[in-house]
Amino acid sequence: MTTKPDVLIYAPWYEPAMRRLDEICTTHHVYLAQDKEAFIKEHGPKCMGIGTMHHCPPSLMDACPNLQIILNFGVGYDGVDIPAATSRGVKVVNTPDVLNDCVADMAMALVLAGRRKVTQADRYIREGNWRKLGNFEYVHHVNHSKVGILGLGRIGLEIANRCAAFKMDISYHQRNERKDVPFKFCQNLEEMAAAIDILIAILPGGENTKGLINEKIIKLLGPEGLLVNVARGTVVDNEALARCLKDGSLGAAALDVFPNEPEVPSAFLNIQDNLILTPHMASATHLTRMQMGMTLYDNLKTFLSDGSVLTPVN
Ligand code: NAP
Ligand code: 8YV
Repeated sequence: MTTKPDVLIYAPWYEPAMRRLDEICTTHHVYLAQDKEAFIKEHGPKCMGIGTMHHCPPSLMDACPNLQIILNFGVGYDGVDIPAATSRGVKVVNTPDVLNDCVADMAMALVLAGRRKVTQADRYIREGNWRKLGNFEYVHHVNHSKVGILGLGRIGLEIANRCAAFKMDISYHQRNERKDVPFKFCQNLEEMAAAIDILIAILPGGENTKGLINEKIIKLLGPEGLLVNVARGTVVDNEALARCLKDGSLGAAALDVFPNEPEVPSAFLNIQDNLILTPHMASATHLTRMQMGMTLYDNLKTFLSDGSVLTPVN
């Protein structure tokens, strides 16, 4: 009988998929332990893999001297120190593509809710205002509006295709122009922000993109503009955003991501009229979370059989 390899689960993911890992390895669940440090000290040395979501600091890698692979539940890997993994000869895999449609659906939900004030209108009825004050205020249209997509990658393209069905005028900004799309490339983010009604951020987090959507960009979107962030909280200057929402220099925002989740900047919690908040749920449907989990399973299975991986990051 061959013994199964050991894998440390640092942060859990979609349970039905995560449990499938037990078919091919023995999992050790750090997040369930009372004393996490002691648990890592006890089990880390025998583990050839770490499974995680969002975080994997170098200190955790050091606690696993036999580490060969990191399974990151998510396409974004800004929380995993990739140079630290690479320098230790550790492979990192993520979960691209299977979530494109769901994340794009959620971006559109936020565009629609943000422009048509769906959540505010729901509150209006529940607070008895329809009867008391009459009809809800007029809002901005979605169809035929001008949208700018910040990051026309795998998910950005799916968002653009959905925007096309809404007859929107579509531009995008990123470092490289794409030759395979019919959408307008804007080399300059400020110029794009000045020309659009809606900005949708869907690019990686990390140092390279930190604060890219700064006060100037936010103000260029203007009092009738909408900012949708389904990328990472760090991409936006959130203090400036809260100020601009409060003083009306930005029309509205809809945010799925925050810099220090599950904390949400307190300045946001009091803004109700023109801000929609969702708890990082763009990929959180049963089917997509199952497919993300099975992507990690398939990677580990392949790695154990021949040392290769299916969705490499490094
Ligand atoms: P992707 O295919 O790699 O696309 C990323 C795009 O961003 C690329 O087209 C890239 O183009 C652009 N980009 C990268 N760095 C940039 C920079 N400094 N300035 C401007 N553009 C830049 O990634 P994806 O699969 O679409 O995922 C994108 C991100 O979405 C993930 O990394 C993650 O952070 C986020 N996400 C969030 C959720 C959620 O639940 N809210 C779910 C999934 C993903 P260039 O290289 O040409 O710049
Ligand atoms: C999360 C995401 O991974 O894929 C990403 O980059 O942000 C999401 O799909 C997922 O929410 C798990 O937290």
